[in-house]
Amino acid sequence: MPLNSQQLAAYREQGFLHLPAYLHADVVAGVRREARQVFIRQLESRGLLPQINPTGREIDDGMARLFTENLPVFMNCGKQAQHLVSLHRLGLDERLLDLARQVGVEWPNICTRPVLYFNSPRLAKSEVYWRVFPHQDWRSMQGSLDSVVIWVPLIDLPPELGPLEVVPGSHLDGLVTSEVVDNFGKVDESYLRDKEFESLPVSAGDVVMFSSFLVHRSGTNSSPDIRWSCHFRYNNLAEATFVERGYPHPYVYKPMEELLTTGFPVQPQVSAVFRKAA
Ligand SMILES: O=C(O)CCC(=O)C(=O)O
Repeated sequence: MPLNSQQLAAYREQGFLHLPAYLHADVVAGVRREARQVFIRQLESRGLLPQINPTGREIDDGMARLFTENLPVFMNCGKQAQHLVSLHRLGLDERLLDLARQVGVEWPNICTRPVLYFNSPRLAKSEVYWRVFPHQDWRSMQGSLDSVVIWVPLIDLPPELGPLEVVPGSHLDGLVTSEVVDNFGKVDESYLRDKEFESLPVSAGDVVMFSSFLVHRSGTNSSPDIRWSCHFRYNNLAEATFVERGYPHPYVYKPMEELLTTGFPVQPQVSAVFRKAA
């Protein structure tokens, strides 16, 4: 969908665009369904769901129980949810890449793996896991100057679910972040003194695209519900300073060295897989 000249001007001046009903609601519903299914499979196998067709509230309560009773498995579910095919497919959707191109990201490239959030104080050991402080994504991305973030709510996010909050126009102030805290480029307190945040309530199917320099933070989820969203970051491989700087890539991704399930697998477990397939 082509952006009109007002939208392009708003992006340049405000640093973000909220595009209502930009994606099909069933596409985003599919990502949330699959992400929830990861938790449901573990909840079922551990007897933490009361019935065959659990309600949404029962699933959320089950997730909270898993979080409290078996944090390693909860965290593993969270990690698997970051690798869902539906999530990655959405990040490659032409409609999202086209948006990036329209604001000048001539040669979009994936900056880092997509991120899927399921924010609730009930599912967090510390605040940053459900409510991120004011930050700029560029500080952790360190990519092209015109890099963009596309933020996609996976459910309706009215004010009580704490939608994203942004400081309009803050992208024009450049880098106002001196340190990375908990993986986020934390905006300097002195910068925030006279700044006002604008809350962006959204519906499933909307997208919010913003400059990686835009100062933003999570709103406060004061509801009992989980706030589901996903975020995609793109650099421009054609941006002059990114080329000159030699395409820096600050993300580290490597396997742990230890065997995570001790003593697993034994040989018969492996050979049984192939006997079954024959
Ligand atoms: O969704 C949120 O509340 C914050 C996410 C965010 O700011 C980010 O991933 O950079």
